[in-house]
Amino acid sequence: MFEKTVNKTKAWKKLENHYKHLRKVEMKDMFAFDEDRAKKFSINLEQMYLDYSKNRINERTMKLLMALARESGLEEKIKAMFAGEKINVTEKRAVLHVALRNRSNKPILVDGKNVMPQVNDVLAKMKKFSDAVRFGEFKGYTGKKLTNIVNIGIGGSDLGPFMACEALRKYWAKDINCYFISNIDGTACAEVLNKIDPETTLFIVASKTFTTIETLTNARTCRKWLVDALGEHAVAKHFVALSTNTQEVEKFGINPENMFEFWDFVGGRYSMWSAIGLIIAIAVGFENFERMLEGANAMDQHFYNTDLEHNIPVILAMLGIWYNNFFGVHRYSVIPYDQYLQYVPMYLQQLDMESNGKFVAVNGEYVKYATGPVLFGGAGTNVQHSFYQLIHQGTEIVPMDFIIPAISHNEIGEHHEILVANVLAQGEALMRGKTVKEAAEELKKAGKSREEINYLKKFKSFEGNRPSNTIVFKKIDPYTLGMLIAMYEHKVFVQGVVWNINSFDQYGVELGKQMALSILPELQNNSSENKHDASTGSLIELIKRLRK
Ligand code: G6Q
Repeated sequence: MFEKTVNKTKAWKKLENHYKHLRKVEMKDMFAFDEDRAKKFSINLEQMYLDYSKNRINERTMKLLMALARESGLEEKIKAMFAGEKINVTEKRAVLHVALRNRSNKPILVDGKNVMPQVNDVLAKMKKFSDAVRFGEFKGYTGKKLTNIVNIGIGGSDLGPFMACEALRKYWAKDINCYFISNIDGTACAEVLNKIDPETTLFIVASKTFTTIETLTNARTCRKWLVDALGEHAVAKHFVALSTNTQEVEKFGINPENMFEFWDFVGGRYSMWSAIGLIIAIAVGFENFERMLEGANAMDQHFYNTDLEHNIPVILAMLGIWYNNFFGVHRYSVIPYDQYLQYVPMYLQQLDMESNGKFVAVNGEYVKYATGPVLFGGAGTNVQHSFYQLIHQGTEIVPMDFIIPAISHNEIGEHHEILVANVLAQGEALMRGKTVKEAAEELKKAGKSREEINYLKKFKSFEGNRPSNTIVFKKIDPYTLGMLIAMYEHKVFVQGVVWNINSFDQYGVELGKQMALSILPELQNNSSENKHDASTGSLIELIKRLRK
């Protein structure tokens, strides 16, 4: 275990000094002085290109950041994860989403047992079942083809499949529609059930523990809806479960034969590569699901085999640490310029913030430095018309990740060229900015009076020197989507290692859940005890009154 506090390492101290020197340096000057800068700070893996030259770095920055990664024991930790060691130390679990896409089948041992045969068995079962649904061999109770596929799950059992299904919408079978019910809000259920027909609907209940209140409540509502329409016997033809908990699945009333298993070594937010991806396989076909695994595997191989200096997830992670821990910038934004990727930022919010939003280090001590940043985003160009004002002229710096495919799935007129022009313009504008003098000149050219120029010139200026990464794919397909998501998974892992926190537990979501359980009987009038603070107590009373 890495015991030394990371902010006491040699590399950290050197980075602090280096920051003092670099914080005033303008990126546009570094570009002007070094014509090789773009080449130096960009990297390519298969059909993916990362340009990180628009960051506030020079060669020494990268050298020191990599030294910090090494001093943090990163190389050993990467090996430990891939070897199935129990790096999720608080829950004493291995962390093996990489085994789910281990296409070489090289054995990976957990407690001396190779996990690959069970991984492959479930993949084979998923193939058989998704083919049978797609080709109409596995039919509904009344003999009709199942064309409405509803995933009931939340958090890690929802966000990954939802994001991936949306990202790969162009690959959906023509006659299949996918729906997702996650929120406990009855509206989520009602709105989906209103659209579908029980005879043609397959419900996939996705829950690792099979005890999550939202998922089980939604699943019970859907089960009742189906049974009311088609009778109890129909359940076997319309419900399957994805879980690690056979007992609870059976208790719920789903035959374990209709259950697709996964294991403790698959974390919820890392589970779309497992049985949790069943809806993806049904929507886009198992071959495409496999292509997604292969893309992720290509990123895994790159991450495992490449030296830190040329390692994409490591570079991204260390740049994040540079801003988070040295510039004091505790936020970043991911903007896919691709409508199909619009839910990637939402997915990454969980991946990053649930993994690295931690204040205790693995040695049990409070950390003395910033850990996980706040992440937000949305699809470009939409977000240019909402929060980009702050990105360009706010008092906060927000490092950006721009994602753009060179080729769109919908090449209509000049749409895609306009889209590309926009993303490239944003990166350039953020980096270069516009000086007050330039703004004044522009106003002069526009024929403004001297008074107006003097008043407006600062409003119209941009300080620039704002960082961004640009990630270009030839096209977004199942393979490149797999690469993209695995890239962020490993980025988050690297940061967790450097911060010496456990990226794989999520105790932070427990307290609210516990309190909800104590408030529920009070709302339902089954308890008169009100032991809450004055605000919560009166809100309970208010809502009870309003509901009468
Ligand atoms: C993810 C978290 C969390 C989890 C949900 C659903 O890493 O653990 O988001 O996925 O709470 O849990 P179940 O799959 O057990 O229903």
